[in-house]
Amino acid sequence: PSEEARRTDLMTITRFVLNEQSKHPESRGDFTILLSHIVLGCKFVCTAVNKAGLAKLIGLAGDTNVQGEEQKKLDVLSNDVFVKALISSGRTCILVSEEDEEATIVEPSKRGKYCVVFDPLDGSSNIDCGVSIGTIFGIYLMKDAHEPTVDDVLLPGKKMVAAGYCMYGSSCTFVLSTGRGVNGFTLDPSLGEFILTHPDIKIPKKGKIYSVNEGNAKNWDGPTTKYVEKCKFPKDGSSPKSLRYVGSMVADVHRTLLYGGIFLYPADKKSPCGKLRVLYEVFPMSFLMEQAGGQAFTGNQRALDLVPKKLHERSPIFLGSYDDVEEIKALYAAEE
Ligand code: AHM
Ligand code: MG
Repeated sequence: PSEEARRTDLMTITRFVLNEQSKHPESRGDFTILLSHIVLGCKFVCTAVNKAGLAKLIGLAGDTNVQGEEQKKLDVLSNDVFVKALISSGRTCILVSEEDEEATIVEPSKRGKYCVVFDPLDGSSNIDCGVSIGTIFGIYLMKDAHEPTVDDVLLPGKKMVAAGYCMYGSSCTFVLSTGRGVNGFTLDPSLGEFILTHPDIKIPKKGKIYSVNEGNAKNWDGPTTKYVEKCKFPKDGSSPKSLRYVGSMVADVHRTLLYGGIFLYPADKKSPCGKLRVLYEVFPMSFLMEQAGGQAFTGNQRALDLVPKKLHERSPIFLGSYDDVEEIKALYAAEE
């Protein structure tokens, strides 16, 4: 569409998803309703993050403010908002949050068919210094009406019906896939609406950036060590890659999606399963990468094929541009 059309014919996220769903005659709008509750949660967190410094919301869990009210830490507050928004959508049956040890089984009168796994506010080490943080989510569909159990979410990532994240950065960006490509929306604060700004995102086939916590290098395994060495000292005459590492998965993955390259959180001697959680960090980001034409690999298989055994299970992850992930796959294959 022309510049003029884009400016006057606003494609909000709700309109976009309604359009997509209308292609499915069996659709009754349940997904659109669920998504609008997730979006509401993100808008709330965005506002809270933006005024965190002012409102002294930060780092005050268990503390009291001048009115003598208890103040909640931003991640605890975000979790409460998402859990309530998701339950009140009437479209969920089971919720898994990074903040809660146990899954939340929604009470029968409020149940719907979707299972939502999420990290309400990821990037905890960046909260107190105002660096980008985000919310990550993945959605499964319960096929038939039965009493929900954790088995309904202990499924491989390829079974997700949708995944996305919201980044609270210099702008607030919502990235979504419902299994037909990836689209990005930016919050227009004056409208309070997410507007389609990045239609049909495709990750570059190869990138010039690698993203990893190199401080863990002494504990890495052979393939990871070799790969990062290759990024810095390429032997094929190509230029070295640049290193970018925010330490917020949403920001590091968002940059990787738009600019290309690779994001790694490998296993190391201290964390043999890596750090990132399968259900609500590894799977949603891997789903988005594949939908954008990239790849996601665990060090021994396609990430979306992994079958988690526990709610908060971790896995090493290498994701990003197709060709860059091919290289790390080759190094692991050579190891065997
Ligand atoms: P968190 O869930 O405690 O916020 O940890 C997850 C974050 C990710 O956003 C990021 O990719 C990673 O931890 C960074 O870890 P490290 O500080 O070890 O590099
Ligand atoms: Mg997290």
